[in-house]
Amino acid sequence: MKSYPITKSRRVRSTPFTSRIEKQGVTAYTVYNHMLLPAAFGSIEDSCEHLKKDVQVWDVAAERQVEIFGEDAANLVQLMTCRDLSKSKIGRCYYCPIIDDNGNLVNDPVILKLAENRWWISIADSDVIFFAKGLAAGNNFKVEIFEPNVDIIAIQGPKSFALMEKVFGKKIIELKFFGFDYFDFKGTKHLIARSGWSKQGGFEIYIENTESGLDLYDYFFEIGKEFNLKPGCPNLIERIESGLLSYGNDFDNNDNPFQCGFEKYVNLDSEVTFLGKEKLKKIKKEGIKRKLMGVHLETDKISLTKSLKITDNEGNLMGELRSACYSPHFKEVIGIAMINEPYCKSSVKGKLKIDGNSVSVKVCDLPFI
Ligand code: THG
Repeated sequence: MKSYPITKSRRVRSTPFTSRIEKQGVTAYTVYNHMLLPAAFGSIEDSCEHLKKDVQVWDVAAERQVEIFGEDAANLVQLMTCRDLSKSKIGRCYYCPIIDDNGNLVNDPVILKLAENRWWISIADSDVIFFAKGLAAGNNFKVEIFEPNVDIIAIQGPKSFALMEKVFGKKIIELKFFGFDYFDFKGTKHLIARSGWSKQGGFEIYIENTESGLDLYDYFFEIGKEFNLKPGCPNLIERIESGLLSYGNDFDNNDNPFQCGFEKYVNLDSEVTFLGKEKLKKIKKEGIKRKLMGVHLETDKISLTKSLKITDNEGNLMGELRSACYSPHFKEVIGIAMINEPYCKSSVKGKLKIDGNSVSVKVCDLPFI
């Protein structure tokens, strides 16, 4: 397939690591939060296998931070999410659906509590900053809202623990999942969390001091040979197999958290106030009519650029395929689909058309692995 380069500009922002990953062989980008997000370093099948075995460094600076600072910071953050943060702790990350007044999803960030009055919302691809500013203005909240100079690099894969221990010492291994703390690199402190958009284990380094961050990036590759360290990026295959959802692909502002399997992050019985709470109670009471499910496709090739309709064998609409890839593990195409009732059950069969050819579809539960 012929490919067409994206022109870089001030609007399609580079990251501090762009020149490095281009020397290291990045072969595709996507645009995320108006910023370049690497999408491939050659074969995504090979990268997936490497990620499951060794360790990779990812330029995920496009996971931008929205900082909420000031005396109403906690109120504003809580107003935006259906997850109860009243017992949240400083030094912890929380995966939090952001919900609008209709009970629909606006984003699915990781939220970091830096202090009672200081939070980072580490966003997926939608303009949360304007949503936050609108809510703050409408509620007369005393807060400052801005995008701080923070660029994340993720260290992902089973050997990330040994690599990180070598750079930061034994203490980094004691970080609990979704905990964060500050760690020293050559005299500069960096916020490091045990998190990342893969299920292979790892860390995310929130770089505020760009110069030290670039030095750290280069240092990883200086010492990383013994761990077979390679540059990488969020991997389509690994994330679908693991059931990590992607805002804008698997779900968007037309979907609610119950349809997306986020019920464990929806706290309707708590005292806290958040946008869309009454709507979500109503949706829960009435029950949902569609749900994100896994699908197996009887084919070995797919390149999805828009959603595809899935029908049952009589031609009735069953749902739509929203993400898909060839999985070397399953030796067929797997995907994530929004499936309508009464088809949201494992083993239900249907079909879809790819390039004019009919392909069998089988519904399954998420995650695949
Ligand atoms: N890290 C950081 N920011 C991000 C992402 C990230 N912003 C954009 C995007 N990714 C947000 N989406 C997700 C989706 C899933 C997870 C994190 C961010 C995730 N989920 C775990 C899981 O599903 O097992 C844990 C969730 C939990 O607490 O139960 O890690 O990757 N900084």
